[in-house]
Amino acid sequence: MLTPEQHYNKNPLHAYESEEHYEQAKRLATSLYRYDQLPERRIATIDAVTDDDVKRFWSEGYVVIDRLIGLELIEAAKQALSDIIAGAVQGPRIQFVGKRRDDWTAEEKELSARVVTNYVAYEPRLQAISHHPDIERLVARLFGETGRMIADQALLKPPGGGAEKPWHQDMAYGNFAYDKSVFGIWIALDPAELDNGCMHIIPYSHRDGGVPHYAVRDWQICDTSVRVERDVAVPLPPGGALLFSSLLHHGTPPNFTPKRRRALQIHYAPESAVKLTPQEYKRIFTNEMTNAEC
Ligand SMILES: O=C(O)CCC(=O)C(=O)O
Repeated sequence: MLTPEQHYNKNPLHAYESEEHYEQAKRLATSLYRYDQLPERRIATIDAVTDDDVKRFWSEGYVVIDRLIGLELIEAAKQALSDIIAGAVQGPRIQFVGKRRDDWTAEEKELSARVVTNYVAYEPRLQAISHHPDIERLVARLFGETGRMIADQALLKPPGGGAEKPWHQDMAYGNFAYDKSVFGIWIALDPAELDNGCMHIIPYSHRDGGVPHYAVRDWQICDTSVRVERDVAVPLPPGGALLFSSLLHHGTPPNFTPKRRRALQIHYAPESAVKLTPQEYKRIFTNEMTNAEC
């Protein structure tokens, strides 16, 4: 069995196409992210969420819960993702890091998976998290009305190959664009740390509303508009979660370490929310109005 460390050591460029891409990734990790500001408040468990936390969520755009789910659900989720990547469960979509190779071993294939989408419909072990009664209750409490799941992804920043996810707002992606605030719950399955690509957020940035996104390294906020000085890094233990407005500016630096960094990201909308029209979406999240270039 190839360990994450062995996989890491076999890939000196860490799945980057060239030395130049690798150096660029290193530059971005230091210039667009800071690592010395952490959340001021962390909630211990889902049962400990107070009414003040609910207010803080809407005011600051996020809250952090150190233990949203327990060990059993975490282990079941990791096994479910492995089974999906191995092909034992058909249906979800899988994106890989680098070029797909026919001679991949099962371990190499698993360690090269970057994103798994749409698993809840096929995997009861993952549905047990997205539709967990405690989580659904918390979602309804935050919205002040029943919520519904609108998207499910697993973001697997593999050892040494997990590229940056540039700063963005989730609502700038069409499937999250609703007329009311929607939010995501990002749940760590491995320790998400400062050096393996934990989440970074700009508190309060959701209050600015939608901002134009550009196709640069991804569909993203222009690098020169990122308020790096306000970046708060959000390390999490396995089972810990970041709940964040889908208008909050956030991103993750690359994972240059031999450690895995798997996470589930589940989005919810209020029951009464409707999708933005394509015209509204374009007006808010592209440079149609401003014509400003990036
Ligand atoms: O987990 C990551 O690396 C990035 C998650 C994220 O912000 C997203 O996919 O919208």
